[in-house]
Amino acid sequence: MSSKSKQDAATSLGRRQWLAGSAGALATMGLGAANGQAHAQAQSAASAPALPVAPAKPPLPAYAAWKDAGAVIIHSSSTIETKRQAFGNGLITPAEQLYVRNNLPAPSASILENRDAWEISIEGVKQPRVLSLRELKTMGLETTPMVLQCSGNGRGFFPNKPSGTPWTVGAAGCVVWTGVSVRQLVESLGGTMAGMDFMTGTGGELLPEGLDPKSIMVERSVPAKAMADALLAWEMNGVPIPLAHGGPLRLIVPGYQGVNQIKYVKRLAFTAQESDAKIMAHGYRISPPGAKADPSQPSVLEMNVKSWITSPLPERAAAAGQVQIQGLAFGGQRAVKRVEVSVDAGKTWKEARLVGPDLGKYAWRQFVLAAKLPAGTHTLMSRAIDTAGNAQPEQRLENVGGYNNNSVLDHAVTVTLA
Ligand SMILES: Nc1nc2c(c(=O)[nH]1)N[C@H]1C(S)=C(S)[C@@H](COP(=O)(O)O)O[C@H]1N2
Ligand SMILES: [Mo]
Repeated sequence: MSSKSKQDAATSLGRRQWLAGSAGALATMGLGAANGQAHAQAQSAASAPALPVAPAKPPLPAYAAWKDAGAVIIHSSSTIETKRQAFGNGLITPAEQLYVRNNLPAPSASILENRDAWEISIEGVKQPRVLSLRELKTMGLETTPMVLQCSGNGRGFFPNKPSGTPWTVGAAGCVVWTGVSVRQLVESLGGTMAGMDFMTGTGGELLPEGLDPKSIMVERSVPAKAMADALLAWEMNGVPIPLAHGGPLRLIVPGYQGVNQIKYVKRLAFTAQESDAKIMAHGYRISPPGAKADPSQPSVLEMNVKSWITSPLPERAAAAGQVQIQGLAFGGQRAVKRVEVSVDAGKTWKEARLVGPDLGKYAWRQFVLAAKLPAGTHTLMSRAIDTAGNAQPEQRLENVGGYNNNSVLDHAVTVTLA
């Protein structure tokens, strides 16, 4: 095979798998049968002549081809996780290592061709307006470091295997957002209308035809008070937001779970009610075991206090003797006050030292505990406590969707040092 035709084969393989992957993603959402096109494409991909070498792992999808393949776990074309051992010692997660979660296939990269022309409709304010990104850039400037985390991060530790991606710790990163303050923007538009208790953001994905838009659109509501620290952001880690992370414009609601961080945001509305889109009304609810999701159950909103060890790990072993036990901790809504580490499976605890710069209450902190660990097997645990005294619980809160897992025991690591 010439190198050109090898390249073509690789590209067409990637494309087939991408199509199969998006059909799979839609099927997970209960759309597989309804979405005739994606389904048919997946079918024809399946019946296409077998290629000589099938890779064991799915490749990076085109819209995230620039990710560091060695640092991530590719669950599917729309779910890519940072490896636990890849968090390293940096405070800010490089974009190349940051997780990706798309509920719908990512929009066409053509939406980035003229970023400044992207428009957003601001509603539920005294002077509603459609504003371009170019205009937004004249209206204010803020920069906020923030933990971005999928509410399903830690789902992989639920023994009953809830449906959804089995993320362990890597559906999270600490990234810096730059944009305009929503509070300031709203003030300049005369403030919100009376009774608008929610801030509702709508994603700009093109929706497949023939389906009820409410059943698939990404639209989430958070309490309107969250506007205080929210941004309409156009930069991530100092560069224009990549398509995979919601460029050209993303709603950032610091301290809230990932699903509320609306990518490709095209509408920001202050509303009297929560959105009735399925992703809000039935998706992302904390449903007790055995229950069906419904709008009366708590939604996945504020993040909770959490930490995990990043070194040593089975994949990142240390030699016996003097060891620097390292990890990451964040409070969600509040700063981390302290982190405790146990080297004996939770029998005794020592206070770890917070290291590195403190980038504010929405960022995570690095922690370290120096310990002498003899050769053998050790179970290491961490427990973060926020400034209000909230501590990570020992056990996870059981729920159908596998959300909000901040259990100390689930995040423990067992390492064998030689
Ligand atoms: N428009 C839009 N926004 C979205 C999503 C999406 O599918 N479409 N997924 C949400 C979910 S569930 C998560 S966890 C985060 C993921 O952000 P990331 O891919 O930049 O890591 O984006 C959120 N915002
Ligand atoms: Mo998510």
